[in-house]
Amino acid sequence: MAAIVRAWKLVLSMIVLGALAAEALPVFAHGERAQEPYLRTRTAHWYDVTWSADKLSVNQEIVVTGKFRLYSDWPDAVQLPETVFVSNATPGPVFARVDSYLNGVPARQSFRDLEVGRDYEYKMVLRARIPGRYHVHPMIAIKGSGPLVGPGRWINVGGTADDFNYSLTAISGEKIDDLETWGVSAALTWHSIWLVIAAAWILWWVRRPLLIPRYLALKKEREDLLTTDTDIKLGIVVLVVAVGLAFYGYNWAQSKYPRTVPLQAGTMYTPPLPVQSPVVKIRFQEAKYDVPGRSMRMVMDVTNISDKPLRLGEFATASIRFVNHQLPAAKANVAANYPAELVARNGLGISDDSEIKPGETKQIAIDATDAAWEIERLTSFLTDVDSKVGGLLFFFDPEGRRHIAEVGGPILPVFKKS
Ligand SMILES: [Cu+2]
Repeated sequence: MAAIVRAWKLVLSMIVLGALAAEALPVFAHGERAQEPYLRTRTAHWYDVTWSADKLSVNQEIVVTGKFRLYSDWPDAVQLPETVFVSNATPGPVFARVDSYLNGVPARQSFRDLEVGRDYEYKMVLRARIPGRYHVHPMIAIKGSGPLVGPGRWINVGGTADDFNYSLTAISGEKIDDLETWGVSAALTWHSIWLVIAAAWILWWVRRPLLIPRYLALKKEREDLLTTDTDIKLGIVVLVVAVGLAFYGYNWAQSKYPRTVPLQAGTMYTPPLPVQSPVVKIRFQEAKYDVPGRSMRMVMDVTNISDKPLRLGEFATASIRFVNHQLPAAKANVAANYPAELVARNGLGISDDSEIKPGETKQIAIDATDAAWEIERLTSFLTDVDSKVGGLLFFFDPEGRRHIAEVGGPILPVFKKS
């Protein structure tokens, strides 16, 4: 039995892999890097992402939490987030998703009408299934556009795959030993029965010369030669067996599983997280990407409309974080175990890092330099059909409170420092 199950799994995974390759989905394997910059810098901005562990063994669970902002200047080429499914990106089903939530609402189904310019919070619980080392990302899939992938962290899964067990108790009280194999033998048996009947029916016809003699018979208007009496008798038998078997199968399933829950097809709705009252007004001036220097420079006017002095602590885009090393609150905002490759080593260069006083407007030039632009393949601003960049700015007040603002606009590639 186990061998048949394995063979079926192999066939199914080959079909799925084939379909994926044919479709050339942008998120195959490490697809996060293959996505165009406008997609990665102006759709979902992921922040406060946490992974509860970086090492676990088969059957243990990891919790991924965080928030995302749906960027206001949403690209035209991407469908609006009208139907969204909260998911995780891993190389294949190496984890079983046990639970997922959007703003605390169970996310078994897709959500409708997410609002651009607003923030959402997610949580997912994944149970390790197959040992290995995997890049684990949060992800949202947008109907009509595809998946948008958040930052990834390497997770090591130890143990053996054979130990994986997903047991649970159904609402009816029935204990299911292992969800992975539960009901599989019944499904395979029924499939096999139908396959045998179908194959026999096809064989019955193709064992005889098929095309030329039948074509000639038709030409002579001798349709009566196409089928023999035995054909008709067998046809009736097959019809009776097929209808009878379908009826029997239905009754068998009804009596074996009297209480079933149909697949859930409706969508859910959750209002976005409450808006933080804005503390700054940002007026974008210009952005340049210095190709050889791997550096993005942006100039903006920042007006402090709050009653507390503010300092810029971080610029975050495409899951890369440029942190102001001079500001302790901004450094403290980066969790110690956050993936180091996603935090720019040189931090964020700020032309004038002094406090912006309440009511004051200051022109600030930021310099976000890191090899990550190249590694993450975010440098194709020149060849992009939509050469605009976007990101989040994190401002901090003297109490260390964080305030998030969006910034973005057209970006121009340059080949020397100007
Ligand atoms: Cu990855």
